[in-house]
Amino acid sequence: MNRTVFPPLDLAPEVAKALDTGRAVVALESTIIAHGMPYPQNVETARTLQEIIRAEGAVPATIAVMGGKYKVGLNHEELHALATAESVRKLSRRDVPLALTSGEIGATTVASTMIIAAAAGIRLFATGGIGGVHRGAEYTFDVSADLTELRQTSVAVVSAGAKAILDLPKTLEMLETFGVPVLGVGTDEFPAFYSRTSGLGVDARMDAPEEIAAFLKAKWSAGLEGGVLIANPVPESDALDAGAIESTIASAIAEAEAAGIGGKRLTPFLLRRITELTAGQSLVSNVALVKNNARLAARIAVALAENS
Ligand code: PSU
Ligand code: MN
Repeated sequence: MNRTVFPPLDLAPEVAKALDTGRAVVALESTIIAHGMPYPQNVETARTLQEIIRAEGAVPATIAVMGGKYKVGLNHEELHALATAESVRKLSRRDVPLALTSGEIGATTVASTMIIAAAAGIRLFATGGIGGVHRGAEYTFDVSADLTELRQTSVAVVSAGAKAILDLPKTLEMLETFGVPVLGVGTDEFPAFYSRTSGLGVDARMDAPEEIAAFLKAKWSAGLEGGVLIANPVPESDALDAGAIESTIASAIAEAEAAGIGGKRLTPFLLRRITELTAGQSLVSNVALVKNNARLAARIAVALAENS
């Protein structure tokens, strides 16, 4: 166990016990709950994710900042508070100290969930889709801090590729520059969140959780710090047609531009508009892919725990 003694760490008893006894633990983020999905689907999904992880023999640890602490493992009441609070700050790396000092509830993105997971000694993390290079980044410079976190923090992130609202080729280029391996699970193609294909490749295809666990172990024990992106395509039955969703995304982006929405508000705005424009279809797909990612992350975490 190499959990660091970290003053602002508040571990749920179940999570602390699992980490101390070398059991598999999977981290979950909270921005997806507070900003990525509407109520009540957000809280229902959050609870289902925890159940899926338990069913695979791992312990779920939903992460947030609460009461000036890194909160690792949220119970039902805490999830509910997060899902229904009036205003919850979306915390990327730079916002974390602000939430620690103010004591407010903060929702962690992929970046800040990785930071807190690593501080707790958790190696696997399941989300929907990571943030990346936004379309038009050559003008706006809007690149998610999720990418710079993947560069430096040793946590494996299971994701359905990167959100289709992004510029996927540029996102993959940056991951390459940052030395972040991208593994395709059951596919040679980098998945595009709502759809299974993008026409872009991955570094390696790995289908078995044991194989992925061995890869992670080899990377980190060789002193190669930093994250790994495990790209798990949305299940076939819940995938959306890539062409149809593309035109919806384009109109949502045009609306954001016209309304002057940028910065940290952009991703939540686009996800909400796409849900509205698809009459909830994109949300169904989003929920399905996150569940699928939680299951895979738990299987990899179990394989990693058995292997160490
Ligand atoms: N994946 C989803 N829904 C989300 C997000 C990811 O299915 O809401 C969130 C994650 O928390 C991710 C964040 O880290 O969007 C990226 O925001 P930005 O582009 O501002 O870095
Ligand atoms: Mn951004």
